[in-house]
Amino acid sequence: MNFFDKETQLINDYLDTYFSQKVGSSSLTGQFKDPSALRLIESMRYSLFTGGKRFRPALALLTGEMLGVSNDRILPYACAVEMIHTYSLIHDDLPSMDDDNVRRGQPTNHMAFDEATALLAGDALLTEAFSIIAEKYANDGESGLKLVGELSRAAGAFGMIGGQVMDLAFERQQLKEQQREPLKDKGVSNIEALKEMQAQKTGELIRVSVTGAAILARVSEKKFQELSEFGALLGLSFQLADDLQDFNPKDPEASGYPRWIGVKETKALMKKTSEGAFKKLLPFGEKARRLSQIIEYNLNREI
Ligand code: GRG
Repeated sequence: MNFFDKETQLINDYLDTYFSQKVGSSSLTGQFKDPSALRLIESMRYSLFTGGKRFRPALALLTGEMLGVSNDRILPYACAVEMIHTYSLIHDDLPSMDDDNVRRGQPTNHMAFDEATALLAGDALLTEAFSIIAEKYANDGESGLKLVGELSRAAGAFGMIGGQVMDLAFERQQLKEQQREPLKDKGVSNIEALKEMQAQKTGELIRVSVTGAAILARVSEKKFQELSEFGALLGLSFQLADDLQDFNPKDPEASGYPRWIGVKETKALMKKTSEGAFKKLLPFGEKARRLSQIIEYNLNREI
């Protein structure tokens, strides 16, 4: 049994129903008489339902649980975050980016469909994410607008996309430098820039999985700040766990923290970051039990 089983089920059911209802009602307009329109939906569903861990939406649900907000209220936002995450993976795999043929043990979206469809499926998931928020929080005071602001900042040029751009630039730089000397022998002077890149590329979407739930719980500004810092620490620990799991010292193209600062140092940073995250949850007492387990989940993933 997986730690997120219950949340995963809720998220899968919600996304499945959402798409079925949309396609069902759109068919009334005749759009889905054209098989190419259905192919786009198939492509979106393909990546949404091929084995993602649902870490971000589950995190939003667990934060909501801690703050006393029902799953029903959090689910549309949680699924919007998962749609944006899914779009980012589809685009990240494209030939113009990482050019990957396999993700989660299955053909990547552009291999299963074609490049244009994959590009458009990513675009459509990004757009649909904001549509779902606008629709489901329309009668929820300022919450909808605040969620759009929070999520769009995190996913945009000053968040995830900005991080991706920095990453592409680093990769090119690293390739150039490798031709002269290995990066690790140079002491990696720009580690702060690498940290910033990762915080934006991976960390921001994880951070706003927490703060979106905080917006829906209408917490005080002070509590929001604390939760935002918790989300950022969790984002870093997620990245460190991912890097440690993926690291292969024999791969000359390997990147990530173990390559930049070493395996031992990455493990030490992971421990320090997790301790920082646990501390941020102390004021929430017993209510934070499952969120604390998510920190442990990351720590265990690393082993
Ligand atoms: C293309 C705009 C654009 C952005 C891409 C996040 C990202 C930016 C690319 C993903 C590259 C990558 C593998 C980063 C490492 C951390 C990470 C985000 C891993 C994937 O997230 P998981 O493990 O994925 O939650 P699953 O498969 O479980 O959904």
